Amino acid sequence: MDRETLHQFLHDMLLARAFEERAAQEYSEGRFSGFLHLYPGEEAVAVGVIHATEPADYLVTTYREHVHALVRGIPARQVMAELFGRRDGICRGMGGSMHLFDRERRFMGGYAIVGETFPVATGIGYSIALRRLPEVVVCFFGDGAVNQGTFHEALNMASLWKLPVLFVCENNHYQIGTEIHRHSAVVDVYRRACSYDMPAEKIDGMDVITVYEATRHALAQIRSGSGPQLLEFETYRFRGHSMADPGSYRPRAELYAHTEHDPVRAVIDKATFGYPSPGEIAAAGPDVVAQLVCHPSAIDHLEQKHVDEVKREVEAIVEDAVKYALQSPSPSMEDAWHSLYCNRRHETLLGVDDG
Ligand SMILES: Cc1ncc(C[n+]2csc(CCOP(=O)(O)OP(=O)(O)O)c2C)c(N)n1
Ligand SMILES: [Mg+2]
Repeated sequence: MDRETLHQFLHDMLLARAFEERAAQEYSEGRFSGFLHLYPGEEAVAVGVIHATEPADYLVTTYREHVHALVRGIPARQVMAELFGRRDGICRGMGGSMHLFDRERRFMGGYAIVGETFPVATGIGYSIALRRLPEVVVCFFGDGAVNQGTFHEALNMASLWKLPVLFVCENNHYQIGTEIHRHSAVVDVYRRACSYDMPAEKIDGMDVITVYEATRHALAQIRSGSGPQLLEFETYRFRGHSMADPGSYRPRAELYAHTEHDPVRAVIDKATFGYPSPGEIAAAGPDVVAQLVCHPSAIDHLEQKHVDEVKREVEAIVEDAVKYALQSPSPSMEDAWHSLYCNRRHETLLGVDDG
C-alpha cells in the first residue's frame, strides 16, 4: 500500500465519520428533517469498495449512502445541501438524504425501497454488456434486502447473461430492529449466490485495506468478462437504523464489542504503524519480522502529526459544507416544476406548462 493511497483512505474514513456525526447534530437541532440513516461503523465498506472502482464504473446504492457519494467525489457541500433540502444540493434539494444522484459521476442513486438496487444495477450491467465496454456496476444492498424477490431475479439474470455486476452486501446484521437470524434462514449471505452459480465470498468489512484488496480482485475478474460476483462485507452500524431509532433492541455488550473494532480507529492504527527499532526487532524474534513484511502499512506509514492534520482538514470541510447548506435557498415552486418528468415537450404529467 503506497503512502498516497493510505493517506486517501485515512482522509475519506475521517471525513465520512465527521460528516455523519455533524449531520446527526444538525438534524437533532432541527435544521433539517425527513429520514436520516447514518453510516458510522460501516465506513470501511464504502471507502474500500469505491476506491477499488474506476471512474467509469457505475454505483447503485441504498438510502444509507452519504458516504458513498462523498467517496465517489460529490463535494461535501453539495451532499450536505441536499440533506438540508436546499437548491444547491446535488439534486437541487429535491432528493434529500435518501435520493442522492449524480449522473456525471455515474452515481446512479440512492434508493429508499429495500431491494430496489438489484434490478437497477442489473439493467445497467445489461447495457454495459450490450455495448461491450470494460465497465462494471457496483450494487450495494443490506442484509435485510436478500429475501426480496428482486435479489433472486437479478442474481439469476446477471449470472445467466454474465453481466458485469459486483453485488456488495453491507451486512450489518440488522434489518431495522430485526437481527439477521430472525429474518433469514441462511445467515451467510454469500452462500445464497451459489444458487445462481455466482462466485461469492465473505470478507471482514471493518478493515478498509482488506475491503479494497478483495474488491480490486473481484472487479478485475468481472472486467475480464467472467460474469458477476457477490461480496459480503461483515460490518456493524454504531447508531440506530435512522435518527428515529435509538437502537435499544441491541444489547450494550454487543455494541461495545463492535466499537472495539472501530474501522476509523483501525485505519489510523494501520496508517501510523511504523517499523520497530532494531532493538525491538531483535527482542521480538524472526516471526515478528515476517509479520511486519506482510503488513500492508509497514511499507510506508504516516506519522501522528499527519493524522492530526487530516482531522483538522476534514473538520474544516464539514464546517464549510454546513455553512454552504445554510446559505443556500430552498427550491422554489418554479424549480419543482422544472424537475418534473415531462411526457411531452412543455407538458408535465400534472398538466402544468412551465414555459
Ligand atoms: C420494500 C420495502 N419494505 C420495507 C421498507 C422499510 N425499510 C426501510 S429500511 C429497512 C431495513 C433494511 O435493512 P437492510 O437491508 O439490512 O439495510 P440497513 O438499513 O441495515 O443498511 C426496511 C425494512 C422499505 N423501505 N422497502
Ligand atoms: Mg442491515
